[in-house]
Amino acid sequence: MARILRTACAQLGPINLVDDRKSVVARLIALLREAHGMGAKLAVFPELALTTFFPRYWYEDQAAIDGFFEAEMPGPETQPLFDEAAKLGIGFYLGYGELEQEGGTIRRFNTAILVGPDGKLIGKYRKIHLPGHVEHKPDAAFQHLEKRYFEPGNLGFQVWRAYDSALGMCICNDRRWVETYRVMGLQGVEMIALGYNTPSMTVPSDGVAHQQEPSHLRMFHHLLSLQAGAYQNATWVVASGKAGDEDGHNLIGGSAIVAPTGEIAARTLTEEDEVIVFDCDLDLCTFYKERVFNFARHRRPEHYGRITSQVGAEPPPE
Ligand code: ING
Repeated sequence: MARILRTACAQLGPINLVDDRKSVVARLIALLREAHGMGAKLAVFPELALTTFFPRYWYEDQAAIDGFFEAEMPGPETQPLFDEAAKLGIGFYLGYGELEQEGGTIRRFNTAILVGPDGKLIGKYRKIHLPGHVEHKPDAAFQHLEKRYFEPGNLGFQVWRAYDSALGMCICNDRRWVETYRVMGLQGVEMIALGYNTPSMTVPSDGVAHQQEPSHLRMFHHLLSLQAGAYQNATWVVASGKAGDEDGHNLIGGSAIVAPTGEIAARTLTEEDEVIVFDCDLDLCTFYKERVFNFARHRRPEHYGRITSQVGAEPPPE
């Protein structure tokens, strides 16, 4: 009997600074209902799905920054989403800003959770690859302050037994790094859920002059990263974006469900709230895991040492 997991991308259109959590959670519930109506068992929401993409703004005041974080999950404003999930029997991936209070210390992460069809938490992931910069760039058209507002994730890349599958998570920039997929591939992952907020304009970086790459490359690199990661690790990849113009700052759409073949099985057409679903045949992973990407038969870790022993590149001497 084929293991089919009907999965949904639940893409969000823009969330502006004026949009409160109540209105956003209402949109998330509407998307969850739509996904359920299309027969999905799992819906993937974007990264930082409860607020505007606030790392684009410079804030001095920590209280203003903390207004974009959740001190509890679920909390009073998000509990209705969990209740609806349990009522309908559909689970979800949700990205949000996590504020963790441990004793006297506060820690802040760019976080995602996986919730089962019973509305209960299955697992948590904290974003490891944080792009952008730390210092204020007053001359830049917008900031990208994830390195300032979040700590790097400390939970690693885990894979959970869920939905009759082996399910992993990552967040946004993680999808550009081969290590993300391979660490989960080495745990037998069959579906990776991820959310993203990807500005159309090139994000500023520390220490280099700001240059704008051709805009068509934004979507190309987004899809290339998903397709390569899926194929090279024989896994489904379900990626949902927050899209559209948030207070005049555009985020790309292109939410997509990518098969272990590397092919795009479904993708969104708009930069609005939009649901797409696909019947993901989890046994398609097995075909590739037993053949071309049979890691046990083909990999040669004795030659891969640089991948974990080095951080930056070390070019050959002149
Ligand atoms: N956003 C972007 C992303 O990785 C980015 C940042 C865009 C980095 C393009 C490099 C190139 O999709 C987040 N939130 O990581």
